[in-house]
Amino acid sequence: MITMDDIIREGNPALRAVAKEVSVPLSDEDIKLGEEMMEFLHNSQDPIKAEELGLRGGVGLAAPQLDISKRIIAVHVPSGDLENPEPTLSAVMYNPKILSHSVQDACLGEGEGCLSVDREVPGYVVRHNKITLSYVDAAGVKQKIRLKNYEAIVVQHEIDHLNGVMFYDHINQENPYALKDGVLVIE
Ligand code: FHF
Ligand code: ZN
Repeated sequence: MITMDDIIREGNPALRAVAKEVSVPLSDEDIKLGEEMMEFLHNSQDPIKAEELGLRGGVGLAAPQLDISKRIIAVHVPSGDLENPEPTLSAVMYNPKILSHSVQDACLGEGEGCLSVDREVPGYVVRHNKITLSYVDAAGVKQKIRLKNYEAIVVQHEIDHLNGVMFYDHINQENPYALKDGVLVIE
């Protein structure tokens, strides 16, 4: 089982490396890793298990955060509304690739954090508002999807980890809350 002890923290050079693509068909090892990454996200979002295991709540995890330099991410975005649950994004993605993106940018109004960063970093993390993404799913099938808003932001945070990029690399150094015209702020 993956716990916080398995997650490497900023300062570790492995977080700045470019991860390697996985081979397809997927190996049993890579499939199992993906399952464990998804289990971590589920546990981290379960108040009882998160407390027991001392987990920070997470909506995404990338293999390099486990010191595994492979292009594997897991995302599990919970539904906000308990009465009218909308379909959520929940997937392990192998070799995810942004094929195209909107001209419009977006950021989370609350900024971002990271399981590999044990401090608050204030500021807007400006990203693409919409992305078209390809990836290989856990069954080894190639998928192509469009994402927008929060889900697109989470996936871009995870793909950044595959390229050695940290969320604060996208924050304006002079003024962390400066925004160009037209950037969507997601609350
Ligand atoms: C998180 N947690 O998941 C953050 C960190 C925007 O690479 O967002 O470092 F648990 C992956 C509902 C809403 C339930 C939010 C992408 C952030 C990715 C993990 N928690 C949440 C929740 C959360 C990082 N990460 C603050 C830990
Ligand atoms: Zn992160």
